[in-house]
Amino acid sequence: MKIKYISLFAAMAFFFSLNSFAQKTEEIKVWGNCGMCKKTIEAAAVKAGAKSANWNKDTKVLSVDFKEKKTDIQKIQQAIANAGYDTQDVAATADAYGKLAECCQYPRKDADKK
Ligand SMILES: [Cu+2]
Repeated sequence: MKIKYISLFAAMAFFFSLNSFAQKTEEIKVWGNCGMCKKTIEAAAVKAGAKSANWNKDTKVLSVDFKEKKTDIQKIQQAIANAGYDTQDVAATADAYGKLAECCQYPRKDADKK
């Protein structure tokens, strides 16, 4: 009986450790315009710890692969916002937005609310 519990515990520990190395793919909406935006957004995500990032300028969806141990979706979104781009959960500051090249000053997600 004891052995059974120990092996059950070992199996659980194994799955937990496996989970901490797990790679995740998430899709985040990121506002932006052009190919230059794409480069900046993807670079910001990678710098925040994403393994790879791919932003689609037509759908405005960023697909990121990352390891849960290394980073998380909040950190990635914060890094993108710091680069001047609004994401679904984190808005860029007016200052960061203002630093974007003119062609990259996309219509902001909250523009119609103001
Ligand atoms: Cu741009």
